[in-house]
Amino acid sequence: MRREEGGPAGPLEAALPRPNSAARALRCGRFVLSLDRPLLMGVVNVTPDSFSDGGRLLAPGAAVAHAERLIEEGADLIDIGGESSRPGAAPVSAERELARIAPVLEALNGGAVPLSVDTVKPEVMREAIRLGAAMINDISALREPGALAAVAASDAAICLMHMQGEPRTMQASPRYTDVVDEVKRFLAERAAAAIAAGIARERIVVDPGFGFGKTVEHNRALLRALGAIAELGYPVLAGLSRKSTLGWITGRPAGERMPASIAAALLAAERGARILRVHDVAATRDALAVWLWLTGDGQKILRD
Ligand code: HH2
Repeated sequence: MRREEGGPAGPLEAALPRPNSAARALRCGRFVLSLDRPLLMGVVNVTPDSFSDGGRLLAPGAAVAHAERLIEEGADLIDIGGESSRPGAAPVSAERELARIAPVLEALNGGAVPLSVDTVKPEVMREAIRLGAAMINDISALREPGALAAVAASDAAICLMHMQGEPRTMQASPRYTDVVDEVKRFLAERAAAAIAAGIARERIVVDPGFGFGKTVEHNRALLRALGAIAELGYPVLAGLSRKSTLGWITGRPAGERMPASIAAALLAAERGARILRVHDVAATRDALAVWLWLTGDGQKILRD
């Protein structure tokens, strides 16, 4: 068990940020991912109804081919989803969700890149981990009964995301007194709960959940203050790719939001995001390479 300097730490203490110790690596199943530069998480939605790519990858072969393409393009992780979380999306049973993602996991498991599964259901988490998932990406931050235990029993990483309400109704009337403070407190509490359940802090990622029970103005406040979320000491994941806030800003439909998505990804990286969840890996990779060249030591950092 990990001990803090100065004696044993309780779960709440263990969840507190460590001064000057931004996370440098993420433990993720059999992988240890360096966080020295922002990582690219490529999105593969095996759903009929995802907001920007629904229906395109419902056949397992198409989803696998798309994931392989994203890896070629430079994805550091692949996030596989079998249930859409867009506002108003209909819920899906665990059986159906698993039937969508299992063949994709089976085909991709054993590769060079960790596989993440985007799910809120403990039974899907357990089976996904059994099939090789190295990360669980939970938009409800392990609040379903049994979800904490499902991840704790594994060596998978966990992304804890903030959402106000639930996907069906979350955009009806999001309300906060201080969105940044409330999201930050929620993420600290969920990280403490995860640690108390036995999940090592080196396996934890936090995410403010852009667009999940948030207005354009809430998203703006969170992006501006992403550094405050990073102060929690966990790597921050930012998912802004193609989201409706970018549609509001640019007036463009989901399929035409790539330039805006790249700008948002770089602004998130600039403010401390360490994982960028994106649909367009190749284009974001190039933009990130320029940003890294400027902000780093002038060397090429991304692999060819
Ligand atoms: N956004 C979406 C889904 N999962 N997970 C995290 N951690 N952060 C996010 O911002 C996030 C997420 C929504 O995007 P997408 O997967 O493209 O659409 P859909 O939920 O309709 O499948």
